[in-house]
Amino acid sequence: MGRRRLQQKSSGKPDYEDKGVAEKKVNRINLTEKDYEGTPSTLCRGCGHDAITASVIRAFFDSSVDPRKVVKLSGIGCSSKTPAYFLGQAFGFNAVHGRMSALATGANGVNRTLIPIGVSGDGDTAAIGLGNFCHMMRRNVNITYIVENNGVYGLTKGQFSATADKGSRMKGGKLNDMPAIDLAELAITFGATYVARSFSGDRKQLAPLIQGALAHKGSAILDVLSPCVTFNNHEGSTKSLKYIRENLDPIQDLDFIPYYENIEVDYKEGTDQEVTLHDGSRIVLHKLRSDYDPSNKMQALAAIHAAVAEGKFLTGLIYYDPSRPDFAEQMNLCETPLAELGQDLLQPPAELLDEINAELMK
Ligand SMILES: Cc1ncc(C[n+]2csc(CCOP(=O)(O)OP(=O)(O)O)c2C)c(N)n1
Ligand code: SF4
Ligand SMILES: [Mg+2]
Repeated sequence: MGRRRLQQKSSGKPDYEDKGVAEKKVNRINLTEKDYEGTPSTLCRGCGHDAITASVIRAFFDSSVDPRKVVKLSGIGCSSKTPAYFLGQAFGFNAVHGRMSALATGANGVNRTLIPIGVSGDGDTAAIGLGNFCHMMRRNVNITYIVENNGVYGLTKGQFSATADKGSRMKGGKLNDMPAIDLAELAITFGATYVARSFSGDRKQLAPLIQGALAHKGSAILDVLSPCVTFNNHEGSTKSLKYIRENLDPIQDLDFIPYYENIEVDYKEGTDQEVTLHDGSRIVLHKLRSDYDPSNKMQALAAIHAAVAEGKFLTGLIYYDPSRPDFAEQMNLCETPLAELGQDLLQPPAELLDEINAELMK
């Protein structure tokens, strides 16, 4: 098979030099990568969000996920428009501004069989949606939650968001003197169990991180730096393409091995680490820092702080805790989707209600 080279184009879809190969290559469930696309993107040409869409498509294709078993969630913003651009055959629900986390909590409650993926923005998540976001992670609601982080409200023409770095300048020159909310730090603190950071332009790192998040059961938060080329790509911005590229600080190179592939990995003693996910898939971490262990919460928080102090963006799998049960397990929620329960179970007989009421009166 010929070597495939990917280029990003404004449609958000991967553009193959050898289109024939890509269109014919099928995954384990007999779908091509094209089957994971959605409608054409309406975002600005070169927007980082479109590059993330391409990684999402790649991750679902590579993991052979059935798109009809997926539910796509979002809020409001350019970022929140992106679920329309991937997995056209999946279910979807576009919430009001900042309410994607509440929606994810509800979706987990009524149907545990669907695979939830949410795409939100830094405004949607870290400002109007912050309270809901914190409680969703505290409950360890099962979701792959991608924040397309550009440091601005792109859809409303580039105001600073709560993730804009102190000292960063707006396109018109205005200085931000507020400290930034670091979403990875926040996620670790509030109980998320899979926390990663990446860059929209690094598909090699981002796609396996998304695959890992899909295989994880619990709140998987991916803070993805995603330059807004229209309102936040100038000199003086710390979320411009140039600044981000110059200040990435990756902690690992990653390989994802799905549960259905029985691949032996050659380890480099001391620098490679394998993480087994809930569905049996594995992530192999080729450590760029030999002493970094993503299961160590205090080390993860300290590493984020150290990177921020140097104006760097720590990327990779920053924190992982497979031990906490997810929200549905904690609540002992029913395995069958509520919509599929029969009338006999949804409407208990009068005698049973009397029994329940009597129990409550004790
Ligand atoms: C309740 C409410 N308040 C304000 C708005 C206006 N509004 C729309 S999108 C948005 C911010 C979007 O920023 P972000 O989530 O970072 O997404 P981006 O466009 O940058 O991808 C705002 C404030 C709204 N739609 N609804
Ligand atoms: S305004 Fe910014 S975030 Fe929105 S589509 Fe354009 S480049 Fe992307
Ligand atoms: Mg934004």
